[in-house]
Amino acid sequence: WGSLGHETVAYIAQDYIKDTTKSWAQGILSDTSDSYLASHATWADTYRYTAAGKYSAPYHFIDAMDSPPSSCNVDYERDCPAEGCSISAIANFTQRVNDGRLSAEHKLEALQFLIHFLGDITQPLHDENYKLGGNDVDVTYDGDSTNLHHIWDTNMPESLRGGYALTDAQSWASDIVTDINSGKYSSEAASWVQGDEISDAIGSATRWASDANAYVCSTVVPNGWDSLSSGDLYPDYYKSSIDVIELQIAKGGYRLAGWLDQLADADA
Ligand code: DCM
Ligand code: DCM
Ligand code: DCM
Ligand code: ZN
Ligand code: ZN
Repeated sequence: WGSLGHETVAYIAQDYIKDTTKSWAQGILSDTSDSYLASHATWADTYRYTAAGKYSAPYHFIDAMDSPPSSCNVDYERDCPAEGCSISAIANFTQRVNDGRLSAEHKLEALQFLIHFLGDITQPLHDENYKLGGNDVDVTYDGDSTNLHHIWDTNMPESLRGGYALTDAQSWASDIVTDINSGKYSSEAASWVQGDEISDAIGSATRWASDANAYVCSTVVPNGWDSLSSGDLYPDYYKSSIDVIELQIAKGGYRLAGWLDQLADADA
C-alpha cells in the first residue's frame, strides 16, 4: 500500500488497541502524539531504499508461484526464499519486539516493521509473483501511464478518499471503524482475526497472505492479465476493485490491533 493505506491501517489499529497496549507501543515508539502508530506506518518504505535497509526490501511481499486467474494459492515453503519474505519477516519481528536482550533501537525497528508489514500483506499483489506483483504490467489509469501494482497500492485508494495526507487516512479509518462496529463489516470482523496467535506467527501470517492472494484470482485479474493492458482502467476497473481494497485495509487495521494487544500482554 501507499502512505494512505498504511496510515489508515495504523489509525484503525489505534482505535481498537487496549489502553495498556497503547502505553506499551508509545513507550517503544517514543511517541505520545495522537498519530503514534500512523506516524510510523511508512518508515519501512523509506528504510528499504537506504543502503542500510536494503536487506528489508523482500520483507514487503511474498511472491506466490501460483497461476491466476485459474489457480491462486500461497505455499510458505515454496514461496518464501532464503532471503526472506513478508511471512518470515512478520514472524521474526514479532519475536524481536519482545526480546528483552535487544536494544530500544532494535525494538523500535521491529514494531515499525510490524505496523507496516501487517498492512502490506493484505494487498493482493503483495502476495503474487506474476510480473513482480504486477509492477511489470503497464496500465493506463485516469489518463496516467502507470502499472497495475501502483494503482492497487496508491491510485485507487486515493481515488476513493481524495488525497493521501494524514488527515485523509484519519477520516478513512474513522469510516472503516464505523463499518466494523455497526456497519457493513460488523458480522464478519471477528473472522478476520480468528486463529491469530503470536506463538504461531508463521501460521497466522500465512493465513493472511492466502486470504489476500485469493483476490488476485477473483478481483485483480479475473479475466486474465492481458485484459488490463487496453483502455483506461478508470472508472470500470476501479469500481470492480475498490470494495476489496477497502475490505483489505479494514482487515489490516483490525488484525494489527489484535496482534499488538497480544504482544503487549505477552510483554507485561
Ligand atoms: N505519495 C502517495 N501518493 C501520491 C504521491 C506520493 O502516497 N499520489 C507518497 C509516496 C511517498 C511520499 O508520498 O511515500 C512522497 O512522495 P514523492 O516521493 O512522490 O514526493
Ligand atoms: N536483523 C533481523 N533479524 C535478525 C537479526 C538482525 O532482521 N535476526 C536485522 C534487523 C537489524 C539489522 O538486521 O536492524 C542489523 O542487525 P544488527 O544491528 O543486529 O547487525
Ligand atoms: N513488490 C511486490 N512484489 C515484488 C516486488 C515488489 O509486491 N516481487 C512491491 C513492493 C513495493 C512495490 O512493489 O510496494 C514497488 O517495489 P519496488 O520499489 O521494489 O519496485
Ligand atoms: Zn506495493
Ligand atoms: Zn511496503
